[in-house]
Amino acid sequence: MALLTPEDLENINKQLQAADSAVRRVTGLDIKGVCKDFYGTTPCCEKVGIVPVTSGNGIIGSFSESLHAIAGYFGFDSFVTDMPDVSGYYEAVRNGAQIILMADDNTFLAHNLKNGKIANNQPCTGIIYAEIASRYLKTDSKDVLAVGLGKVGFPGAAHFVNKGFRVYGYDADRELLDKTVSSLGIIPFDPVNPDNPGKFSIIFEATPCADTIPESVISENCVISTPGIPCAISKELQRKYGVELIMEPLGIGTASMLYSVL
Ligand code: NAD
Ligand code: 2YH
Repeated sequence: MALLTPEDLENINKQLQAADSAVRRVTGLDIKGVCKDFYGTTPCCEKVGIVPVTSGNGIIGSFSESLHAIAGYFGFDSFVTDMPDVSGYYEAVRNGAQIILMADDNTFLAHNLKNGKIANNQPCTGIIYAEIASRYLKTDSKDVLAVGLGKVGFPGAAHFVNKGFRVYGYDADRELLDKTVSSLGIIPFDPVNPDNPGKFSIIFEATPCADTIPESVISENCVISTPGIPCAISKELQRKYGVELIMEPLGIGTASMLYSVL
């Protein structure tokens, strides 16, 4: 399980603004607009309590503060508890939190205590990155390349399938790829050694590896929607092909979680 680092979260507000501009260029809406439209929800006055969690690898410097900044960016009133763990949870509820945000090494959740809705970061991230790419204004293509079909990638690929896209999928784990091919009905496609070479105008990537998208599959002005850290494509290729890159380490997925539990 890849953990975020404080370096990933540096200048989170700037990263969010850049991501918002990219999402606007791709979809015509900002991140908030896509979430609102997709989930059919709007925040009103929900207070968000952010609880630091010490278990496993412990507290990630700036994780809770980044969530506080992200919640504020999307118009939510939020606070970080002084205490971590169970004491922090108690503190959050006692101080009027309606939505709890907290993460250990495996699970990052949002729980709305009023309506009972609960969200997990991985599917919420996969789905919103797929939703953004599926709205790409500059293409009519219904073909998508999905690379990485794990806990973020599988729900993303499934989302494209549910929206009627033809999904070409790849995962380095052969067994997982075979299982996903049969459960989702996607077409297996190894971007590095393809049986039939092809270029894509929509690419979705969710792996913990760099440079997973080779030049041969990139079409001019394609959108690459990638929650995967580090980046799936080099800066050179990004520039050479005028790629619209949707990539941000925490905020888009968190917005998706928050809007999904309203
Ligand atoms: P996971 O381990 O469940 O899935 C990753 C998948 O990528 C695995 O199935 C693995 O076999 C596959 N893979 C690895 N190298 C590959 C390669 N070179 N080519 C093709 N497939 C490859 O992990 P996950 O929880 O799905 O997370 C995926 C990535 O997304 C991680 O980098 C994680 O940190 C990141 N993430 C980002 C956000 C965000 O908000 N940006 C949120 C959640 C997770
Ligand atoms: O980054 C993570 C894990 N990869 C799970 C999230 C799923 N994408 N967890 C964050 C841990 C935060 C820490 N416990 C804290 O500071 O509270």
